[in-house]
Amino acid sequence: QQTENRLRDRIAAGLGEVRVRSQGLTVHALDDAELVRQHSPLMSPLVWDLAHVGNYEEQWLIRAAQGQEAIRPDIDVLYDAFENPRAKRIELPLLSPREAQEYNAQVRRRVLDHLDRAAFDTGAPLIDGGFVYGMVIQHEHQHDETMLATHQLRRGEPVLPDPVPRPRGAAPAGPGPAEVRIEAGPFTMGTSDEPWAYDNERPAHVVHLPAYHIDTAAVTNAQYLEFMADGGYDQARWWSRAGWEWRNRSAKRAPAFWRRDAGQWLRRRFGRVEPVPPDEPVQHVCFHEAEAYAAWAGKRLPTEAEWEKAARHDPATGRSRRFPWGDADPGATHANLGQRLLRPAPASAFPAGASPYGVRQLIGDVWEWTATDFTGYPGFRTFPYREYSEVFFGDGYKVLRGGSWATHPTSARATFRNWDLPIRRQIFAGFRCARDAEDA
Ligand code: AVJ
Ligand code: FE
Repeated sequence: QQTENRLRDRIAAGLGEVRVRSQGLTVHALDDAELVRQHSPLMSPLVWDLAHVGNYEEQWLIRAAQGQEAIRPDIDVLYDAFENPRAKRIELPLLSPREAQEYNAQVRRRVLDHLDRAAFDTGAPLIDGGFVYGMVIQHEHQHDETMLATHQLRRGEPVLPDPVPRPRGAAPAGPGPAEVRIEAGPFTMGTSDEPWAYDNERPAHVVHLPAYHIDTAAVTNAQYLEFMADGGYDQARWWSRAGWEWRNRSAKRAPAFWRRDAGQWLRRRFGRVEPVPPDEPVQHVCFHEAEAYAAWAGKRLPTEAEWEKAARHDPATGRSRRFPWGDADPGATHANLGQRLLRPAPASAFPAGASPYGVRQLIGDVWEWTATDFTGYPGFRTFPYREYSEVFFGDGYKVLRGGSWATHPTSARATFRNWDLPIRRQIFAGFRCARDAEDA
């Protein structure tokens, strides 16, 4: 009973918090004209994301979980991400910003009314441990991160507050070794008991890896600039065939949002132009660029399993942790998460968030490209719907790990899997390098 009440409180607080965040990125940040505009062909109009999260909440909480009558089944088709590619959403008869706000509020009132009476020990897998509520909260936070990517692509005066130049609790304790060795052996990858984990994180399974080395920090802007200065973009030998094709076709020669001015590299960040900070992890690079840098550095990208072993495996106990620092939920000294800043913290910050191997910032700051294609783990079972994960398996998506500064702690587990196409640069992604051990 007490556990049920605590879960109910956690859900209500999580729903409230994410809605404040969504509103801060939409109706409280921009006028109607900007909310309905398409800021990039890669992204939806922000007003689509806003009503989409409300419609998802109606479908999963009001209809599926609570068994209440539908409110607006007529708009399901508008907010179905598969029916409508992002570039086409602008042409739909979408709810206006005000209508979206009112619709979302109506859905939310009904959800909360019913939540008081909800039981979580019904044995229904959808409800067990509050799973579907956690799914809806995470979904909205994920769309908030997507909305931040839209804000970054938007041209015009800054609208998001960017008050803190550097995070508290993030003071580097010195850079430490550049890389660590992880001995050959098995570890447990994925999870079978994290209540709000998505289907693609399940089930827990043992993976054996040969010995390898992995960098303790993400590649910084300063390091990436050395690659550029050394002609990294102009030498086919560092690039895969697909990467070289991307480089030729796109004509890109620097991370997205960078510009050279009088010999200095500047970046545009949420409408502000500033010198590229040398000590931050590089972000807005695509998989191909990450792979080329790693080759130039004499290394390679880690596989997804290598990333997760470095993040979770405790060699002293043989157990996999929920987070690099242990099982406790992320705190302010562990990681740069949840849009506390609008940027990554300096590389090698957050010593309190290091993994048992001494690898830092695996969680937060930038999503990290891995060498692995997105697919299901052995024993994967779709739950609760194919369109979250399964339909993307085997379609050339690369796995990204760890979450960014924009990712909310609710979905920044060390088992969490993100994915995108190898050419994409709008997400808050960077990378770290790894290499085979000489004796592996
Ligand atoms: C996990 C970030 C790839 O945005 O396409 C949102 C998350 N799924 N609504 C995406 C998602 C359904 C998904 N990513
Ligand atoms: Fe969605």
